[in-house]
Amino acid sequence: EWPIGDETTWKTALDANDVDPEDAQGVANTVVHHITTSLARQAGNMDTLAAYQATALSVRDQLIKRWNETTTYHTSRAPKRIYYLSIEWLIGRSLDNAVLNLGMRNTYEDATRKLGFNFEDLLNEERDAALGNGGLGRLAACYIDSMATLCLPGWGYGLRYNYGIFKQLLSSTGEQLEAPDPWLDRENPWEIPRLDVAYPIRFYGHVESVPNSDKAVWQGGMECLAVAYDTPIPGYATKNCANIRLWSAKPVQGFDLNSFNAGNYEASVQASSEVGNITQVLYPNDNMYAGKLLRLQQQYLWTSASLQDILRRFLKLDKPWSQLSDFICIQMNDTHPTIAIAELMRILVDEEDVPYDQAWKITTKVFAYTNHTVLPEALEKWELSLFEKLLPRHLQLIYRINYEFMGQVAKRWPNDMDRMRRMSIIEEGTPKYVRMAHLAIVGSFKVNGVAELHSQLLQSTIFRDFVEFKGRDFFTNVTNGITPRRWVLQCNPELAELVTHTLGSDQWLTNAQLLRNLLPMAEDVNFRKAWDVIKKNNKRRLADVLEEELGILVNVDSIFACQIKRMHEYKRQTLNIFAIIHRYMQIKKATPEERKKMQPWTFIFAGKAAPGYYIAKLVIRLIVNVGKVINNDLDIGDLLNVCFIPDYSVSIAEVLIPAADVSVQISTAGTEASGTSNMKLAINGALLLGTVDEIAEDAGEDQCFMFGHLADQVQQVRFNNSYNPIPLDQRSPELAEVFKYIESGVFGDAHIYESLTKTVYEHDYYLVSNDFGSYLAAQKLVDDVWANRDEWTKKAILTAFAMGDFSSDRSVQDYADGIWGVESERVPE
Ligand code: OAK
Repeated sequence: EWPIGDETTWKTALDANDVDPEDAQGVANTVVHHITTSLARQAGNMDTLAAYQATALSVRDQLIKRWNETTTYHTSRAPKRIYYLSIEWLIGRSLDNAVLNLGMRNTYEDATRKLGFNFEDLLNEERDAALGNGGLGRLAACYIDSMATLCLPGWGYGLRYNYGIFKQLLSSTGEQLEAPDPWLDRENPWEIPRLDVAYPIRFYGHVESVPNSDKAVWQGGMECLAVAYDTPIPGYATKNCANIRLWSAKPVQGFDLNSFNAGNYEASVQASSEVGNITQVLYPNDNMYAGKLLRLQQQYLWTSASLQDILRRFLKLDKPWSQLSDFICIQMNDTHPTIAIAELMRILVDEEDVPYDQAWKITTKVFAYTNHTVLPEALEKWELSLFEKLLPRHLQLIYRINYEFMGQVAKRWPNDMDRMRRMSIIEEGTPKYVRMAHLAIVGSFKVNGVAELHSQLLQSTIFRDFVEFKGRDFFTNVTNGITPRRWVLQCNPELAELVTHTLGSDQWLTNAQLLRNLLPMAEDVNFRKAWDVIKKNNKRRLADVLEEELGILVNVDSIFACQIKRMHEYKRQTLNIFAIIHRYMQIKKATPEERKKMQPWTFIFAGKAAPGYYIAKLVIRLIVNVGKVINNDLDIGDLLNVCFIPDYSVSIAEVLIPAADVSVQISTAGTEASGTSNMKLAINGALLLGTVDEIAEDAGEDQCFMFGHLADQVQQVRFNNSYNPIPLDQRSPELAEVFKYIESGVFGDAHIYESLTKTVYEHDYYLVSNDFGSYLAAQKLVDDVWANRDEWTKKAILTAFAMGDFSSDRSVQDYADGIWGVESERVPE
């Protein structure tokens, strides 16, 4: 039975809104509709920004329709759902990706051309949604694309920061400056405000226990609201649409009426501004924990609102709490949402009258935790006093959780106080801390690392005690992946076209393993020619950008070597820039004859440093200043260029990655959990120059240039560097020479870089000096292969088409099968 009104009128109206995906006129109609209504503009009063906005609004209509259909279908099917909690979503732009996933790219290009616009220009009007720092946030974005494409009933939850990752500027002396990123100051066509979906969130206050029960009452303090904004994420070649629900903090009331009446207008709006702060800005740290109260407020607001939303949906099913884990799974993207474990306990025990033991059983079947780093400085541990002030009830529950847990440890290992101290959720000492990773492990049913080596290292180092306690099966690996839609189809359309044409279908876009069928093409001369033309086109496109934006003229026949990632000591941009200086010195020394035999390189860097990370900022400064000297040295011709592209972003990555010949992945062995820029670069045909990681295993070591100490040697070398130090000129004479050159002032006042070189002269924690020689040797091998361009292209082809395993579809399917227990629910056509 039709629920409301006249069925025919409804259905005719719904059909009238449908657009044939092939019909350019139909699409143009919808765009013009938005020009004249939503934007209140006319044909004579249009610019590219307005054209972008109208086009985006037209695409948004398509997305919302699919979003509605998906939601209705999934509600009717009531499957188990997966919720992906990530404090970062590094989405980038959406227009191109959306029209590609909808299968309407050509139609939109056609329609907008007929309306007098160039589609590429419209795409460039869009601002990046940069609600993330780097790997972790971009991974979430790839995963939601894969969830939609695999038709999994999944939603992402995050925070709607008013300001995303800062805009990076460079001063005239090469210093990083940070400017705000007000990405919402134009209207954001990709979000749907859900002002009716709002949940109360409490901070501070006090707790009163309820006699003879596990329950307590938490009251007082400060209350605010978390309001939902939805971002529909279309799958590729499916009607299914996933959702990212982002929360924005709002005051409960616009103003405090009491102080308003008392004539204190300022005070009446003060409370609201404090609340508004909570979702104001993304914390700009990558792989680094900062311990700020506001950050804990963000984490709690986000996880509490998400849980309330998830449980409201579950309660509509009218099932007992004991079945919660049959209907929902919550994946925690690192420890940032770990407070959710205590929050679910609080809701069950205090609000839903579930006894503590039962609540714990329910809770520990719902959560799974992904670890993204073994770096100790990234592990979250909250100062206990701060935690207690903000979330007093949660701390009580964590004490109880820890008490029960310690009891179990003591039972297994009686009198092993040292073990208890190591494993406790509370770190004793002055001050005391709450260790979020320990809470995440104790409260989850599964914990995973993000690459084979990383997962092994987790189990043998930071989580070793927990492996003994929980057993090996409790820990698992899910290797990261990237979406081939954005990272090939969208950013490298010519390569995508070559692949589709050669395979005879575009199925590789949803089944990346099919790329393997193209491995034999490495031996096909014509294919190699086509490949080289595409790479050259992409390099030209990048060279134009470098000339326009940086005024640097580069040689498009040189080796484009890209190191594009956050600036961090463990990633060792230092190793790269020191090797560049070494190369420059060699060129300067060489005779004209010798120079003729040298291969030309263009080194490209891009990446932001955390605003408070002094050494990382110094590395940027060195790169920029070395670049200035080298790029302006006419004597060396075009044998060497060094570019630092400011304000690295998803959009810039989309231009850089297809143009790369060499992918520089040179972190100290064992420190990079599971790089993902390497996957994007490899699938676009860049050869890997790096420390040993698992891509080498997959692409075959033959295709890569590997160097450096291995993960299991690092500890020993580190120990020697600190306790049995050999002077630098013996550890690495080449590096010592490079340092002398820097100290001679060629790249500006030498004092500036003292604190940087000091880290190497002294402890050299990241083994820069220990790996320097073998890094130079690896570059020499690159030179040799580049000299034989046929061999180079073969290797590039073999690298790219061996990348099938690194599709995020494979990763997400692994999660679905191995952890989440959710199945595909495809919306019928
Ligand atoms: C960020 C904040 C805290 C802890 C870890 C991170 C982070 O971004 N880690 C990175 O995660 C990526 C996705 O798994 C990996 O590709 C990177 O190797 C890892 O550093």
